Amino acid sequence: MQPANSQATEANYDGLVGPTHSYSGLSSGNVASTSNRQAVSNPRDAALQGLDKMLRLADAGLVQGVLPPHFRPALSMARRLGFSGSDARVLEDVQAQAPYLLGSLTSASSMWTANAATVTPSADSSDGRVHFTPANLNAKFHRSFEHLTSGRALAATFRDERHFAHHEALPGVAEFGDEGAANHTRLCAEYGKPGVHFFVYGREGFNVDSPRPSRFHARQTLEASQAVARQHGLTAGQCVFALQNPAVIDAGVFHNDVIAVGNRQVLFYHEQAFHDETRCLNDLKLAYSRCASTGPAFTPIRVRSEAVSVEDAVSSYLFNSQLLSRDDDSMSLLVPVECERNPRVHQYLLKLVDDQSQPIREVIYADLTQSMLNGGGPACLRLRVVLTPDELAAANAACLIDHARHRTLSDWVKRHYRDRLSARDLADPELLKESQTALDELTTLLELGPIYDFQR
Ligand code: SUG
Repeated sequence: MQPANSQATEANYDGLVGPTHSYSGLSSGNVASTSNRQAVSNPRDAALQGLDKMLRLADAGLVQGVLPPHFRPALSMARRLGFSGSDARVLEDVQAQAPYLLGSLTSASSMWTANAATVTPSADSSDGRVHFTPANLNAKFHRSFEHLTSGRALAATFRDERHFAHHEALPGVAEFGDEGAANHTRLCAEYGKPGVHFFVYGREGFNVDSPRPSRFHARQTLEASQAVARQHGLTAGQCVFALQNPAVIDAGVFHNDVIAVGNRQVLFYHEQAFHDETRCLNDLKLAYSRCASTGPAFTPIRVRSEAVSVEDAVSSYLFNSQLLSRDDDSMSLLVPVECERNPRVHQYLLKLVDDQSQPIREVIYADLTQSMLNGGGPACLRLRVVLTPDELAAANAACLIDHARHRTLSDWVKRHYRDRLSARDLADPELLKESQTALDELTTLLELGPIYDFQR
């Protein structure tokens, strides 16, 4: 599916859903998460749905990788919070003394790898390496301790220091709230050529008088995005920073990837996504024309509220889609099945593929219901990493999906995962043992080495 004229490819690294996938209502501002609190989950289906999406993209000729789940319950965090004794004892005491912590300590939220890190391809970084910064995710307690394991998993997947640079997460304070690639889009004429880095933030961390939503907390700050750009050696001319529309954050758009998605020259977005749409689009156009003097022109696809309301965008996750390049330079849009079930969104998509002024020719529907019920669509589940052939050859091959690895991982899921998990089960010491055994085996399957605390 990659354009023949480009050497570099865009690999998608999806998060494998962990054995403790559950609905604990942990993310205020995320409509699905709060509405499905206490629903019974099916970790096995969740993981298999994710693996099937991965195989579909691998079958379509894309480079598809997988990143491991984190070990949960997070006993090291429980111990840091003062619980002690054997693992079973820690769990028992958490349940007895601080049951409000259980959902957070058990959450499988690392599956949404769009939040794992921000990535800069070697074509853009100052030292010609691919740069990774794990996101501190400090807006939500249950996600605030993901960055350590995410950093280890990324370092075990992209090991070779000649090609890959790994940074520490930003300081875990509100001023530097960082949610990773969910608020970062790279636009370019070709993957291997220089690109524009489009960072969307929800508030300024240090200027408390700047606009911000009134109902929900804006997770990403301008200062965090600027710091990541600096770490990766990006210059001002390569970056556009834009404020998200505070009103849409209040309507449930907790990350920019719930209302916009970009790929190469295309930015597919809702007209209400940005605080100052005209300025944002002008800045992008200018920056794009500077970096891509040849090749396709910048192509914004603006979706009007009359066609799809913000409410429909949030409930269907139309924009939390994967915009994928095909060999003939056209694009496919992989959306969740919820888009087909919403008549207005479905109608819009039927018209979109007929519109010859833009390159999206095909819509692919994927069933990711288990993840969607926690507010995680197709785009949330993947981290995009642009890689040259040499970089791809240097990446951990055991983390790439083909039919054989899909089969191995699906079998692994079927052997270790439960098909039903309710709030009551989260403190079950057997679940802890099952997860530990499963993940220990997984690090061997994916040749990751000891990335979990219990292995160190
Ligand atoms: O951070 N949901 C995640 C969903 C992340 C989606 N990612 C992107 N948009 N890129 C979140 O809000 C819910 C967990 C729970 O309630 O059990 C949760 O963490």
